[in-house]
Amino acid sequence: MKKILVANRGEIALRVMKTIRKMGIKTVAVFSTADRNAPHVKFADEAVCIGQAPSSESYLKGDKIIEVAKELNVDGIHPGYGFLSENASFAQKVEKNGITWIGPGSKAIEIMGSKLAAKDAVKKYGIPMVPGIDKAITDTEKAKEIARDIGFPILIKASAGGGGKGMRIVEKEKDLEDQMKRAISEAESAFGDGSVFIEKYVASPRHIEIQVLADTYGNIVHLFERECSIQRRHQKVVEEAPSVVLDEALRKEMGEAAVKVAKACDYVGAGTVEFLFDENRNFYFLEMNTRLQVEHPVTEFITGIDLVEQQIRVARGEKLKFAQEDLSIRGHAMELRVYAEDPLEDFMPSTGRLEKYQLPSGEGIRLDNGFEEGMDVPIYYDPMLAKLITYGETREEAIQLIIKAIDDYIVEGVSTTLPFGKFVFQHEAFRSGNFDTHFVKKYYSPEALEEETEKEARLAALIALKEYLKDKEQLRLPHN
Ligand code: MV4
Repeated sequence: MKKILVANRGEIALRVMKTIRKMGIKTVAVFSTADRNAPHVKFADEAVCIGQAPSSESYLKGDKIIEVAKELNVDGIHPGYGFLSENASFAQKVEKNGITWIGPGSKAIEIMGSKLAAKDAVKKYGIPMVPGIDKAITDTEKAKEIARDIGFPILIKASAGGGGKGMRIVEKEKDLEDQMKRAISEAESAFGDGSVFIEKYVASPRHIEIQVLADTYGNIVHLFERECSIQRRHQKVVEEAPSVVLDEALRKEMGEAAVKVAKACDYVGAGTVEFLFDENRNFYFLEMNTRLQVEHPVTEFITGIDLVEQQIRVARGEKLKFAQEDLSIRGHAMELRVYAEDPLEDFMPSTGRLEKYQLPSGEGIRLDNGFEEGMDVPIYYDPMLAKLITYGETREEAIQLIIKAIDDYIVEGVSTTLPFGKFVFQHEAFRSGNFDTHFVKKYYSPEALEEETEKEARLAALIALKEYLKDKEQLRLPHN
């Protein structure tokens, strides 16, 4: 491959292009009119405007992107995450046009895009799954029987859902009929597919996911886990690797399960298998994400492997150069997603100009950033500005580094989730590792954040006063 088009924007477009350039391959950016001066456009060797600001008129225009790729003699398309990255028919079209799709086959994308098809595909591999059913259900009487069998509370999920969309918890049998009807009609209107199924509701799970990597020769490895339990309304905010709760044996077991999931759908490239992890240390397969994930850098830090480079190598037909035995975890990595949102105002998107935008840097600090000082934060896209990632020999070191980096990250003009991140990293429950997916709901409030900020301001004032008194003391000495 000599030239790769990156069908994305923001930090991920830049991050992907950096690896492409490192590999001696030319880069092509596509952009909307809102992104004319965006860093990913300036960075690329060539850049083409593909339409108006709304994604539906630019970054989601698959045919337009393929047209541009053909015009510029592009060899491969990397989709990043979001937008067209998990669109099976786009992947297929790319390949049909003689361009290499840097991602899994369209069949794998399709299977994993449906929760029920995914369950069906992995069934014969003995992957642990939450007690429940693996067929769509519409008969409410049958549903009651099943629910009685597995025990309340249960969860109704939409097969075509994902990221928590279309989920309903049912505590009591008398609510089941009503909730099921609502779930079905909701799924019908949201996804055009009213298939729902039932699972036992796992009340206090952790969300642990395994990175996998597969080549076209049937070699599949896993690159250990990421802990992603710190989320807010299904939006991850803090991720880390490794997870504090896994030991060697469980890590191996979950890794092997993830490899089997990849095998079940003939997976090629980088993918992520999501698991729920309960209080009794049971793990259950949830779904597979058939793209490079936002939080992939923590895995890169602890394994020393560039996942984008591996995606490209696999896509151009190379064999994986390492086996499972060659891989190991070294150190600990933390990531904070820095959103232009106001944590004091219910995380309302905060748009405007980045009047000041100064990034932290130093050893063990990585910033995957898509913005510059003076830029406007567009309203059209995901409000994530950057990802702040740190790496240390130990978890404590990675935490100390990220807190320091948050302090050194100067943003003026828009509100960000930086102070919220600091709140998380300083919290006792996070420090101790004793948390689940309810962390934010349980511990976070604007008042708690303000209190933390005030406490710190008082402490800073106290330290300043002490320094002042010490100085005064020293100044007096010569006169005595
Ligand atoms: C669950 C669950 C509890 N029990 N399934 C949310 C997103 C989707 N991927 C699956 N999700 C869940 N499935 C059962 N049977 C709890 C969640 C869940 C969750 C999972 C991962 C990360 C954050 C979450 C937040 C709320 C609920």
